[in-house]
Amino acid sequence: ASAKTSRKKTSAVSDDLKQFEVTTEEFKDCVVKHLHVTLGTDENKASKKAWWNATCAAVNEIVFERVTKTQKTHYQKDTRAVHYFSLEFLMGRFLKNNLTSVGLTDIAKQALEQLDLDFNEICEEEPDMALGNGGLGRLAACFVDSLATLGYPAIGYGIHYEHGLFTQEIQHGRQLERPDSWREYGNPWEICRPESIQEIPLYGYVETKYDEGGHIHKEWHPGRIIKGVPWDIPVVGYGAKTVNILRLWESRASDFFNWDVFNAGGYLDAQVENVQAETISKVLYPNDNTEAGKELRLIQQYFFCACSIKDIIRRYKRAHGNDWSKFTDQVVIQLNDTHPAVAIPELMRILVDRAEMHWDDAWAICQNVFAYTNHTLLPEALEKWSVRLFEKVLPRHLEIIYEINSRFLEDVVEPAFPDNDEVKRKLSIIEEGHEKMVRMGNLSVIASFKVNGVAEIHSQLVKSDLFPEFNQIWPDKLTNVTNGVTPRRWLKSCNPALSKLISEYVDDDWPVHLDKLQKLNDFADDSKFQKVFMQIKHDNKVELAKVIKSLTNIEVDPTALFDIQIKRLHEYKRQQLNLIHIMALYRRLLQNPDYDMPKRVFIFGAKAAPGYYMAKEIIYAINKVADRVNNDARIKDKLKVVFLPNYRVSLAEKMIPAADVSEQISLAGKEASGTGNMKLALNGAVTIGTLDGANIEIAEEAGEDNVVIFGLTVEEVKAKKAAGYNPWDYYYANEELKAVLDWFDTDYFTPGKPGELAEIKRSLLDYGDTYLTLADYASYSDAHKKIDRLYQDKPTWARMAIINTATMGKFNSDRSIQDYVNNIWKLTPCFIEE
Ligand code: GLG
Repeated sequence: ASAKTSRKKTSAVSDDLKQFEVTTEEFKDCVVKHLHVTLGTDENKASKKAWWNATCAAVNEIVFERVTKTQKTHYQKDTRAVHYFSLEFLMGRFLKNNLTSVGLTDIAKQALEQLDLDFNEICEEEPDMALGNGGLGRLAACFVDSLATLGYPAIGYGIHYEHGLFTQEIQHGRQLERPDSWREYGNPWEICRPESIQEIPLYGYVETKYDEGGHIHKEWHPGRIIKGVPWDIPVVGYGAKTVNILRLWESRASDFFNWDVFNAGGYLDAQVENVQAETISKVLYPNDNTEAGKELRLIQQYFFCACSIKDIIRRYKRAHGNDWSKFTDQVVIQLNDTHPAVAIPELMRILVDRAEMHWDDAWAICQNVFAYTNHTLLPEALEKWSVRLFEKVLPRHLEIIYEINSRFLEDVVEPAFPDNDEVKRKLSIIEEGHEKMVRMGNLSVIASFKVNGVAEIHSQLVKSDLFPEFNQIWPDKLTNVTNGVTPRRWLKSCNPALSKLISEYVDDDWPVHLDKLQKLNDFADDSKFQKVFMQIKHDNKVELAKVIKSLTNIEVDPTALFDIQIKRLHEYKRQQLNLIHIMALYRRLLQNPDYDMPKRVFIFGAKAAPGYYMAKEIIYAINKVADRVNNDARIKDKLKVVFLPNYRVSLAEKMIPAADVSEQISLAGKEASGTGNMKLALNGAVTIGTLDGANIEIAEEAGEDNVVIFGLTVEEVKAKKAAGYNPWDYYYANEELKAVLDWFDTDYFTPGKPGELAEIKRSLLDYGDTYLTLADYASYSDAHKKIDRLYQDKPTWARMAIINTATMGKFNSDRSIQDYVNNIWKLTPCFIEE
């Protein structure tokens, strides 16, 4: 039995899902066949994991065939492609998504049912592929989904980490980190490609040689060679016409290098080298929006960039030989943040040292190949590498960076800002100081033909605050592409009931034409539709309540308002603001048992970087407050607080469909875009948020009446800081705020341990309240009162929820990708043959 079947021919973009005509019987036979021949077991003794593997294998009969067809077609048509370079791809699980893409979800469900298996239980067997921290990595995952769905030739390049983002456990309220072993026993979605292994040099020294003509030639004598082994993960576009790949590199010791040591009797030394080589792709750095400056991290960056550039050139040469004239027609490389910026000097090195191209010609190629996306303005996240470290690891690249820099300062900055040393100092790739540093942001802007921010306001700030002089020099270089999320994962597959309703009222091609959701606006006031819509929300809340019970043993009432804040734990995202407000509500309820508010459940999901002390303190405080509030009979279950451990993509898929309120409360100017905000609103949650990142565009789309905005604006934040912000003013001026902050000094939430939570109070008062939490408190509290009023008026709330879903079409990653294609990448969709 085989799941492969014939399909109809239409366009490159997938608009009908009936191509794979597989019957339930055929699919079932195919799963059983794989249980026997691929897993080597049988129906009587197979574990759930084995059934999951067999089901994946059945889906792969379609997927792998489409990979081959896609690659063959792209090769034959010699297509221009985008190469998305990213240190992170936060893919999550594949089974449901790939079934959605091939249109076999119902068939698979029935087939497993007939085998006495529960579809959802089998899907739960899949570990998340968590090769990313948060928004940046998940954006990359949504983008490769959209690229495949829209039929664009594209490849994602990254690292095949052995351990993804750590697993979070909560013990006595505190975060513990455990290694994530997502592929310990293999992964059915990946294929190793030993035929495309690359060798990567590191360390060593540079020799300057002169040829007969007296020309200088540089030769890098590396101190080590590392092997890069590619693993391909199919990225199945919706409709499975195009199946692109994600190519992730695993590091290994190079055989070639180790033989010398081995033959000289250094067996143990050779083993040590193996371990060092394999360390490169061992583990993902668990920092979101911070930079640590560690040698291994620079090596990770160079390792995957060098492998990927070689891979691109190998593919190009297969079609064009040594003729470089078509290179920029065929290749565009998108740098996902500055993490892969070392690809710039690497391409220069290959063109100048290896292909022996003139510097100017090589530079012209680079400047037409690279484009760079900036994801943050936070100074602690802007990458800088010490010149000393750079020289040790990549001596030739440092020379090239100096050359790029001196030409840039002379040819570009001097004419634009004559004799202006201050501007030169600021725009130089090298930061002078007691320790000289390489600024990867400046390098990326200088080498790229386009630089984009990720939401309107963020891109404005990139121009006005981060790179104003670059913007003066190149007024067309800096631009915006507002982020988006894939509606296939973040609506169709995570919220099947709502999806079905939308298909009934709109059309069933909404997953590829998300603007069609607008049609739901017509039913926003229709009481019958409101009832069905809110019933689905309720059912999703019942499901989430079960998850909460099983993970935390906390009972929550699904009729209560579910208020959700899910994102990395960071002070700029202000989970502490949410917490302080929860404590204030608790206090109000204690002071006045009749305090008028709907029953509320506050739900958090967040990982803290293991080295981020304050973030971990905030997690601890949330859990301690939760313990006290949830077990206080006096407030009669009117308030519950839940911290769900190990927040990740697969948990987000269960939380988002169940949210009534979406917390998007970063200090204005700090959250570049946010993408969770889009997913929650798309699933009918009402945003309580600041005018930051994409919240602003969400409010524009949904309308001011359908979001609850509070807090200082970017301009007001700047003014307040300029005037000298003093958090104590807010502390003394607001009786409730003072009382809540003083609570941290007591042992009310940490019995017998007074002051255990006091660091939080200190950070908000003594350490200056960097993110103006206290300044926004009163406005936030008022916004919640407004939410309470609105929620108690059922038709009003239903209307708001519906309008949110109806108006989120813009935040579809297909639209983002189309913006990139039109303004930056200039790709054409490619029809894949049968
Ligand atoms: C970021 C930002 C987010 C943004 C995401 C994707 O913090 O605001 O939505 O990238 O662009 N540095 C990040 O993780």
